[in-house]
Order: sequence, then C-alpha cells, then structure tokens
Amino acid sequence: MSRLHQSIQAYARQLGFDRVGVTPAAPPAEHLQAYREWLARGDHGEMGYMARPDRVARREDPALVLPGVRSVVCVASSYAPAALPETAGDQPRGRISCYAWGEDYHDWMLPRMEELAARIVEEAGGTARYRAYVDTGPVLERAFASRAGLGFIGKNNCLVHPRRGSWLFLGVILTDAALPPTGPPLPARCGRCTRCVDACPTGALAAPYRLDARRCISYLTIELKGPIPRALRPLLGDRIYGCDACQEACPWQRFASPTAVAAFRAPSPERARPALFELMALDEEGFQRRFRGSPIQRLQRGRLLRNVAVALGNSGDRRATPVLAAALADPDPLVRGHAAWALGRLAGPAARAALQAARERETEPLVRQELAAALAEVGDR
Ligand code: B12
Repeated sequence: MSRLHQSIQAYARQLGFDRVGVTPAAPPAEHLQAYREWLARGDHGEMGYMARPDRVARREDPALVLPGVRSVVCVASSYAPAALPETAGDQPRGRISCYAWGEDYHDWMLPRMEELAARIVEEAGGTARYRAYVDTGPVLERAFASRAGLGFIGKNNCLVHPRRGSWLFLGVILTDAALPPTGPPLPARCGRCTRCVDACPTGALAAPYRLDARRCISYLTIELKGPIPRALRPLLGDRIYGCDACQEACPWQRFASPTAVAAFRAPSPERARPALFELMALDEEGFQRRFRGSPIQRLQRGRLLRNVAVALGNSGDRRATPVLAAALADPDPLVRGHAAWALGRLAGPAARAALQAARERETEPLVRQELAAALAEVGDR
C-alpha cells in the first residue's frame, strides 16, 4: 500500500468512514452497459434526471463533471441496523427503511468527505481540484465503489461487502490528482442464490441484477410524485418509506455488525415503526417538527400521508376509518385520493358513509375517480 493511500485510509477511518478506496476516473464498461440497458427498458420510470442526455453524458464521462479528472475516491459508511425493542401493538404501525432511521446521511457524509478531500489535496501538492457527491451527482457510485474494491455488485443491485453486508452509504470524491488505485475488485459472490429476487414484494427485481424501478417500493414510496399505481398498492403492505426486502433476504447481511455511527441509529423505535393513526393526522407544521433533519423531510407531507393511507388500507384495521375519513377533506388531493382507496379497502358502513359524503363535495377529477372506485368496492347503496 502506498504511503498516500495509507494516509487516506487512516484519515477516512478517523473521520468515521468504514471503507475507502481509489479507482481511475473511467467508469467500467460493463456498468455503463448495464446503465444504458436500464434506461432503454424505461426502468428509471419518472426519474427524468437519470435519463437527461446531459446527465447521461456526465455519467459516461466524469471529465464533463470535473475537467481533467483522474481519480475517484470512494467511501462507504455502514448504517447496519441494530435489533429494535418491541413497539406497542395498540394501533397499526408502518415500516420505515432502516437507512432513514437516523439523521439524513447526506448531512453526515458530505462535510466529512469535504475534510477528507481537503487532506488529499494537501497531500497531493495543494493544487488539486475535487468534487464530492453523495447521491445527487451524475456519477455511478456503485460502479466506482465496486471497482475501488469496496464490495461486489449483488443480484439485488447493491454493493455488498463480504463482511459488512450491503447496509452501506456510498460517497465519491472526483479529483484531478493522480492517486494510486486500490482494489482489486472483489469477485461476485452471489453464486446461484436468488433470495433477493424471490423476496421482492412487487417483482421489481425482474431478473438478477435487473431492477425495474417502476415496481420498486423505494421508488413508489419516495421518488414517485403522483399516485401510486392501484395494482401495486396492496403489495406495499406496511412500508411507508423505502424498502429493505431485497437486502434483508441477502445471506451476506448476517456478517454486518450494527453501525458505529450514532447519527444513523433510530433515536426511538417510533422512528422505525411509527404508529400510523398519528402520522395520518399530521398537519404541515407537525410534519416539519417531527421529521426535521431526517431524510423523510425531503419527501414532504403529501407523499408521506399518501403512503400512510395505503398502509392503513392494507392493515385491514377498521379503527383506521375515522382518520381516513378526516383525510378525505385534506387540502392535498394526493392524500384525499389515497384515503379514498384505503376506505374502499377497509369497507364497512362508516367508510361507505364517509366516501358518499366526500363524493358530494369533491371537485378534483382524480380524486373523484378514486372515490368512484372505492364506492364500487364497498357497495354504493
Ligand atoms: C436512482 C437511485 C435509486 C432508484 C433506482 C435504483 C437502481 N437500482 O437503479 C431507486 C429509487 C429505486 C433506489 C432505491 C434504493 N436505493 Co438508491 N440510488 C439511486 C442513485 C441516485 C442512482 C442509481 C443509478 O445510477 N441507477 C442506475 C443503475 C443502472 O445503476 P446502479 O443502481 O448503480 O446499478 C449498478 C450495478 O447494479 C451494476 N450492474 C447492474 N447490472 C449489472 C450486471 C453486470 C454484469 C455488472 C458487472 C454490473 C451490473 O451497474 C449499475 C451501474 O453501475 C444512487 C446514487 C448514485 N448517484 O449512484 C442511489 C444508491 C444506489 N441508492 C442507495 C440505496 C441505499 C438505495 C435503497 C437501499 C434505499 C431503500 N432502502 O429504499 C434502495 C435499493 C434498491 C435496489 N435494490 O437497488 C445507495 C446504494 C448503496 C449500496 N450499498 O449499494 C446509493 C449508492 C446511494 C448512496 N449514496 O449511498 N435508488
């Protein structure tokens, strides 16, 4: 290991990162191929930023992001969850993906990556330039991280480390400094296992390595801005923010010990398995107060309550009827429409009465459609 790499590694550890590696700035051909095929199939759904020609060009050629770029420093931080204490069974609870149990990971990773980058620039002679990204840059982060030796790509698409599993946030620092590469890439270790493919609740893993985001619960509950397709709603179960199914099923997760980063842990079990009646009743101010500093804040209230309504519909628990009936008067049509769907699923006389009353006053065409479908479900007498 070169002296420079030793120093990068020691400093990355000091900052709290679990893994660091360096790779040349050209994205590997087989990953670019996988990306192009993914776009060609339309698997990116409504994530237009993944397909915009200028962004595609940047993912293919990082020199368009940072002219003269030569190296990519990749970091990984574990967010592996600890076992949760029991939550009270007094009302239905939602399931939040464990990457969102703690603080927003961008807020934790980026300032530390800036510090790491500043150190690298200093060691590389002081004139190097860099750009640091977590998630939001036009960079194929998994591709570079796998090439830098941080893990292998699993059939669930995730970067998996044989001893740390795939509960890993990734970050990349592009720099024009010529840094000695690490590696070699770890060999793929999925073998004949297809547990992730079999575990996906919606069949989003259409085949090993192939993720159709349009069916992925992470996309449906976080990225999708409009209504969730009706046929997929029952398959979401109690998931209201992201999904961990394809990672929970992976045998390599059993070697991961819980994250050492306090900011990524759930401050209370409520963060991981929140009581749904309370969430359904949140107004804008309550939403902001409750989710300040969490990745869920970026989802905005309307989309969260859309997801909560679906989970309540799936709960089969008619005690949810009053909160859902109240949501039929929500200012946000997205919330009203999904509350209507949930009431149609729960059925019963109170749900029917609430739906009929809402039909009298509702003017939004999409919500009227939802009301009509829900009333057909409960038997409109
Ligand atoms: C768009 C996006 C999504 C979309 C689409 C995901 C997808 N699989 O494409 C949605 C919203 C569905 C999503 C979901 C999730 N995401 Co996301 N997402 C991204 C983002 C912003 C871009 C990903 C992208 O470029 N997709 C296009 C596809 C083609 O690329 P890819 O996913 O990187 O897949 C690569 C490999 O699978 C490989 N590959 C595919 N097939 C083959 C075949 C062969 C032979 C080879 C060699 C390679 C190969 O090539 C691809 C390109 O390198 C990245 C951040 C970033 N800038 O990279 C985070 C990122 C990938 N997401 C992340 C996370 C944590 C998640 C979730 C776990 C969150 C959750 N719990 O809900 C899920 C996991 C879903 C899954 N199984 O992939 C992490 C992944 C960390 C890791 N250990 O892998 C990232 C890196 C964010 C971060 N900075 O930490 N995400």
